[in-house]
Amino acid sequence: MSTAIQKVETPDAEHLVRVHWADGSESRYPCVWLRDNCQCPDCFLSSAKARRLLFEDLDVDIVAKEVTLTDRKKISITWPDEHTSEYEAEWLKKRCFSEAARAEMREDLFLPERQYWGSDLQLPEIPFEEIIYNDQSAYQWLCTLKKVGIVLLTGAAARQGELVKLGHRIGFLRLTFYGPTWQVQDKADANNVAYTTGKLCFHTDYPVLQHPPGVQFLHCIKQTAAGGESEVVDGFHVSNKLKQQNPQAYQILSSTAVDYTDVGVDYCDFAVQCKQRIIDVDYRGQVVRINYNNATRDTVFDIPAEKVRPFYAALKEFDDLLNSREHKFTYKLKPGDIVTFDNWRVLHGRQSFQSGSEVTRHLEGAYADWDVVMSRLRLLRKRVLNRD
Ligand code: OGA
Ligand code: NM2
Ligand code: ZN
Ligand code: ZN
Repeated sequence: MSTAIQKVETPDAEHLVRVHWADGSESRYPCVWLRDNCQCPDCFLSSAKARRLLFEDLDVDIVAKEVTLTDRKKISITWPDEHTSEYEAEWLKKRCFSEAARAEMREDLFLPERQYWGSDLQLPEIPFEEIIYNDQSAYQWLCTLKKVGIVLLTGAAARQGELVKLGHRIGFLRLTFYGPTWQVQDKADANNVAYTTGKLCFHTDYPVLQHPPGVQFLHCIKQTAAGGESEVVDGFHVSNKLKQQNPQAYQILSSTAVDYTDVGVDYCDFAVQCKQRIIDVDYRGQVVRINYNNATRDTVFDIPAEKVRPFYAALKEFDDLLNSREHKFTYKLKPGDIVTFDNWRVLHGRQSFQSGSEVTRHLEGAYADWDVVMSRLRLLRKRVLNRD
């Protein structure tokens, strides 16, 4: 390890501590940050791995009074009030403020890497049993889910209850107004278009919720002979394509707040309303979430009349791209298959099928939040790679 410290200094004119590493590189740590992150038992509750220090007790103009180096692997700082803090070399190295070190930490914590795909998707498959019993496989599952956005789990039992097991494997499922898990089948007086035999065009689930479910699971229990095929498309990839091909349409979809509505009874009665941009971007202009379900898009549309036609034209461009042969991937679920996908990124749809007196097609569905899934991924990684 090159985490040995050569020299440490705190130049008079700077509110900084400079750490010179054995490999010749240098890191700078602002004094206020060092004081804020003192790891002593008074300042830090190690059982909770959380800061005890109150912000009101932090002097934001603080400078170190004295800095010393011990064994090339630990620095000690004495503050003006004689409080002392110690920092390990490795701990400091990870928290270096350089662009490169921060990028590395960001990747480690959030796994932002994306692999875009189109009709050429090689749908990743893992046996359901394996991800339940094998940590390595479960880790692979979640990494692929994050990177590619979709993974098919195979060989589950063709009965209800497998998604509850999957929920326990990650932590817990996301409860919504449609229940802890929900049954996608043709229902009389359906409270959602998903519960009919009709075609579902490309959509993300539940844009009517302020925080739509990040991950969706659909477990095939029964599949109809004719029709009922599934379709998926990479919404991030297509959004980027739209931005290139039609910046105007992209600009409209990434700025217009669309009204969504969902009123009815299921797990309990509900009257949900929300405004969402169909292409949701972060402060850097990166697409972070698609919020699009044509069925729950409200009749109420809170924009000026003259902006309505341009909005429809923009949505048409996006919808055409989603449905283009080049972008969409079609497959058919078999009983025992569980498709798991990023509901913030992947739009999904299904072909219509014949209605009848008997139920010919039955999927059980459930949601999870990305916070829960990423938490499990980090814990599995720690165990599988045997890291700190
Ligand atoms: C849904 C849905 C897909 C299917 O229930 O929201 O998209 O194949 N179902 O029935
Ligand atoms: N279901 C499948 O946005 C939506 O209404 C998606 C949700 C009914 C739980 C469908
Ligand atoms: Zn302290
Ligand atoms: Zn859906």
